[in-house]
Amino acid sequence: MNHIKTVATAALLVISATATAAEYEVTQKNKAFSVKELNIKVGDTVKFTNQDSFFHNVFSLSDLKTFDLGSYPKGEYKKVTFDKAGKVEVECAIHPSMLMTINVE
Ligand SMILES: [Cu+2]
Repeated sequence: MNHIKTVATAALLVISATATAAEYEVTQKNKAFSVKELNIKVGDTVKFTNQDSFFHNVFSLSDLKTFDLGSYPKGEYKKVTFDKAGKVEVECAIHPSMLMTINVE
C-alpha cells in the first residue's frame, strides 16, 4: 500500500509543475505569421503550425533562444519551449518577409 501512495504523489507533482506553463499556437498562413508579436511567460511553449499549401521554415538566431525547426508542409507543426526571459525574433528561411517577435517575461 505504501508503494501505491508514493506513485500517486509523484503523479500529482508532475501535474502541478506543468499546470502553470501555457501553450500558444502561431500559424503560418498566406506567407505570414498569424501574430507579429506574442507575449508569453518563461516555461511556456509555442506551437508553430503551417497552414499554407507550401513549405515553411521556422528559425531564430536570437541570443536568448537559437533554434531551427527545419522546413515542413501544410498541417504539420513543431513546438519550442522558451526557458529564459527576453526577446526572440522568429523568421522563416524560405520567405524572408516573414518575421515575428516573442517576448518572454
Ligand atoms: Cu515561409
